[in-house]
Amino acid sequence: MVNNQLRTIYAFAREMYPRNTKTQIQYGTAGFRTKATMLDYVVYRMGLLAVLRGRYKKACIGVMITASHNPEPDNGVKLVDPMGEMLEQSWEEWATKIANVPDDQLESVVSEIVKEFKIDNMNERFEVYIGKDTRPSSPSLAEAAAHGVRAIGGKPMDFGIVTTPQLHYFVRCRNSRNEYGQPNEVGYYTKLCTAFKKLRGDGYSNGKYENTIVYDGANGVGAKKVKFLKEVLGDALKIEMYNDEIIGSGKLNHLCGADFVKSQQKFPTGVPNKPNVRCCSVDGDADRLVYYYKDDKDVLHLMDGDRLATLIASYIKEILQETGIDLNLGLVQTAYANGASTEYITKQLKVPVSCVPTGVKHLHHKALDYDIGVYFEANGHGTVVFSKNAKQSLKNEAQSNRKSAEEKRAIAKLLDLIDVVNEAVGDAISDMLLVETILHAKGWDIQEWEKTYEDLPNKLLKVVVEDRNIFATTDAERRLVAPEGLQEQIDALTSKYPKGRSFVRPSGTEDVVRVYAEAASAADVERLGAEVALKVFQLGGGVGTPPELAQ
Ligand code: G16
Repeated sequence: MVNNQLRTIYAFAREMYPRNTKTQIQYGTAGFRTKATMLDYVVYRMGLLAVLRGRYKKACIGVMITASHNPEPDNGVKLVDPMGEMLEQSWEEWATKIANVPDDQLESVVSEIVKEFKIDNMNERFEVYIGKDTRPSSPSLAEAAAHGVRAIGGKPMDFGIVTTPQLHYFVRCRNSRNEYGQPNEVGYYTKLCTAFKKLRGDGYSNGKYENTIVYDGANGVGAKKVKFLKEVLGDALKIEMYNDEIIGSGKLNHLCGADFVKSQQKFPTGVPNKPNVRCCSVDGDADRLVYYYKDDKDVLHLMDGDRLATLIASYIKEILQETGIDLNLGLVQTAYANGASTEYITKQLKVPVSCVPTGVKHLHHKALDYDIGVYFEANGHGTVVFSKNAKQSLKNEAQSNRKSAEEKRAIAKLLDLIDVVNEAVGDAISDMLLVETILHAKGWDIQEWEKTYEDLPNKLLKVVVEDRNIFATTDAERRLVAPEGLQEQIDALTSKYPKGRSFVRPSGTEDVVRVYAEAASAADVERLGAEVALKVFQLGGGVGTPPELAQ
């Protein structure tokens, strides 16, 4: 390279993407996220890091520009690793380091990374796939990423506006040399929809299942992309789309979308409020999905990520039994999982369940321990991963004489189901097709689905504090170790309520501390949530007006 590259890196940084701030920024739950106006130098540097990572892994790396569920003025950037998974955690520290050094130290950090990872192919031009969401700030940030990639001699490929999971999928396809699929949108829709239609067969409705779904696109990329999906699906699934005002409407995620419905437990605006109709919402970059309906009394019934996980795991378990193949199936959740769902999974489904910290990267990693790992966060972010062993056994047994015709039918079904799934990362579109496949197969409406178990009432709150970094957690975020004394106070409060449970953790995507509470009754959960939030405010340096205690 090398001197030429280093000079270009610095020249670009100084002239086009100077770091005119002293504010430190951290690679959080899903990359860097903050006000879009503060991100161009960070994104430029992520372009540099993507090429270094690509040279180290000898693979194509992804850069996604999105702030997902955050408000429209925010934006973010995250890197996608070769198999379409989130950036390996040990490199997050390098991302944070390179993002925070002064411009004139950029060259030395790049040299440090080259040395640390013994990168000796600095002249190789690996591709970096770049995608962006519909935020007005995204095109210029995508351009900053491309500049970073070019400055260090990489090859940027801009996919334009795509969902986050689509970009992850393309990276995985590219690095599998197209074995996983074609790295483009047509390839993505074709793979998912062909398998979906095959599983559905000719009978579009079945029992209580009707093939119409009301879809809230959160006024984001999830709306844009479903227009095309609808065409490919034809009559196999009728999608009635709402909230599809896309670029520049200022309505992205506003009073709608998966995060709004889940965290506010409210019906989204912009969607017709008809009783007992199966509805779903995606978030701003279409990696989360929740289902819901309103009953005759106008009460919202929410099927969140826990429900998706239990539905999917129970169905896969059923088919696995029909195949007669011995593969282990496991489920991964976080502390946000409703206690009733965990009890249902362990006691009724008898599927092993693990709890890990928030962040798809943690869930995905743990799910790889199983032949078939189902993982979902309660917020609707998740997918299923199938090990090489699982896929190979299914393919081998599909040809084997030992298997009966019935078993072979079940194997074929499971193989098709794998093709409906985007294994790279949680994907709202793929998850919706998966849920619709299962409901169709079972002949269920959304009410039947809901009957599987009863959620404990729960509440999510946010508290603004001076410095959320003083909050430290342990035990998969279920307990606080700092600020001192706060966990004991939370324990005392939860012990007052039957089935009371509460935990507190700093968000990795917003400048807030999150409070989760659940209890046996709705009134208790209101009180518990408010009491814990108030303690957080008092002992954790709350800012503004203290949270009010529920009556
Ligand atoms: C991101 C992550 C999720 C996480 C969520 C909230 O979602 O990918 O794993 O659950 O942020 O994280 P936190 O509570 O730390 O703010 P998304 O959909 O915004 O990319």
